[in-house]
Formats: sequence, C-alpha cells, structure tokens
Amino acid sequence: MIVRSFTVIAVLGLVAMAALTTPATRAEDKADVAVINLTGNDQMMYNINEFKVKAGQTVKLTMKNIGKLPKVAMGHNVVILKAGVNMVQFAVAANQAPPEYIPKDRADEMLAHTKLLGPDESDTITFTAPAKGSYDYLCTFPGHFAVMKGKMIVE
Ligand SMILES: [Cu+2]
Repeated sequence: MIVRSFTVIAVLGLVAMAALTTPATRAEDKADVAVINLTGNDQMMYNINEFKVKAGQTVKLTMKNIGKLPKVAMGHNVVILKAGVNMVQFAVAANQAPPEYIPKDRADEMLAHTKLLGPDESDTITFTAPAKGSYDYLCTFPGHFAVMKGKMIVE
C-alpha cells in the first residue's frame, strides 16, 4: 500500500513537471530567432564583418547584393564554414566550382550558404547556431574572400 501510493505520487510528479516545462520551452524556441541582414556591394564589401548569435538559436540570415555590376563580374554570396575549416583552402576549391562557386565535394565543411546573387537579388537562409565558438564566413566569388569575409561569434 505504501509502495503503491509512492508510485502514484511519483507518476503525478512527472506529469506535473512535463506540464510545467514543455510549453514554456516551446514558446522560447519560437521567439528565439536571430535576424541577420548582410549586404554586399560593388566595392566588394560586406556591411557586417562580425555578428553574434547564441548557441542553439535559430539564425535567419538574409544576404542582399546592393551593387549594380552584373553577376558574372561582381556576384556575391555568403558561405558560413564549420569550425576548423581552412578558409583559404575552401576558397581555392570554390574557385573551381562555377557558376555558383559552391564546392559540392566540401558540403560537410559548410554550416550554411546562400545562392550567388546578382544586383538587387537576395536570399534568406535559416539554420541553427552551432556550439559556442568563432565561425568564418566568406564570399566565394573568385578573388572576393580576401576582403569579403567575417566571423559569426556563437556565445
Ligand atoms: Cu562577393
């Protein structure tokens, strides 16, 4: 009898905990979105060379090419690399991957990437911020990464 009562209390306790924690967690997840707006211009520059997000947060990143030069001459994208990937080696490989300059054989080295964008084009990508750390991002249009690069800081 004592054992059975204890079991009932324990089960009720679990049900109460689930009821208290689950809805709150879901609501937080929905609200917790980092919105990042990147631009690239005809001077081969991003507007932001560093942005901060929180680990586990949903990141909604929009990249827009605000230049006027044609895409074949001044296309822009953004590729966010996983931790520990050598950016120079990645960019060299990307040079060999026209027309988008996304090296398909290195898919496992990218956290996320946009399309290659011409004037006035934009692309929005959504991904989950990884573990705390510093992650390089770059434009893989040939020659751009020397200046079109930055860091996503995950706190
Ligand atoms: Cu570029």
